[in-house]
Amino acid sequence: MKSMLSTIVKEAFEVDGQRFAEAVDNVASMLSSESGEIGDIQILGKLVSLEPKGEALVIGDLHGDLESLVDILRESDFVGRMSHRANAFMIFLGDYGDRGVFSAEVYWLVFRLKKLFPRQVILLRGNHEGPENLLAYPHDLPEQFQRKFKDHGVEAYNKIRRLFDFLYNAVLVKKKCLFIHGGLPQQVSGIEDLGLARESFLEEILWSDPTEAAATVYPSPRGAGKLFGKSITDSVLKKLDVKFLVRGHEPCDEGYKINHGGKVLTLFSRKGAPYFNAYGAYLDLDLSLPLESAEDLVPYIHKI
Ligand SMILES: [Mn+2]
Repeated sequence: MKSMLSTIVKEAFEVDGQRFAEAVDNVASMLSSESGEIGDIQILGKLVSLEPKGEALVIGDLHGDLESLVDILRESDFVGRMSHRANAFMIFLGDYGDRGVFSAEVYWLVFRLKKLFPRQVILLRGNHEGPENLLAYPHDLPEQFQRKFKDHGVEAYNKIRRLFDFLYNAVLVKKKCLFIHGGLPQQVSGIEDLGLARESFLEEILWSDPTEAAATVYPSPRGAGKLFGKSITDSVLKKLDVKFLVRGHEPCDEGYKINHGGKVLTLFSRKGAPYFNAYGAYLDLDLSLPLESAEDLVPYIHKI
């Protein structure tokens, strides 16, 4: 398994723009054809529902940090575990590119994993994979592709922008937890709203952050999404019939943080500039455990 990973990483540095663009198309068509029941996974629009069984490796924002991604895959041996266990799921919380210089290489590795384990690798959408009117700034990806792929840079970028629309909004582990990139949409009435998320919901899903400073909602200093307080978390999680939320989006010095009395875990897997967090973190979790709170996840958080 180690050599498979080394091969893919080597490819990531050597791949040309044409081959990269083909891989993007390939993953986009895989994602667009996923629907209904795939084994015991259910796909409802942009929502993936999992039974509370098996295991999950959860990776937070990477932002072009290939080294952290490779470290996580080596340390967890999760690629090997996916090849032996049908219910081993790798969940990415979004924000794969921008900021770090190895965005294309991170995408290549993620796409190869998706191709190898189509049912088990689940790709969420971050605000750096947002729609045209909600895209994060600065967005370095076009320049990075131009530099790496030269004449094929624009084509590769245009194709990956189309792929962003096929990424998932949320993963639900029934009666247990919800995974999304940013925050909870305050007006959500049930899980259908996450799958069929309208634009207003999508903005909160991709952009919002938890706050301890207000009970309800507050305008976000990011200029998109909201700051949501504990009462929003309590009511939305209740409507979705889950105990806690796992999300990325915010750098944390220890690689993770817990908000809202154990109802919200933030994971951030990237290290280095421009955030300078001391650690990145990921989650390696048995989904059948009787978890009541994000505090119960602490033993399964690995710092890198
Ligand atoms: Mn983000």
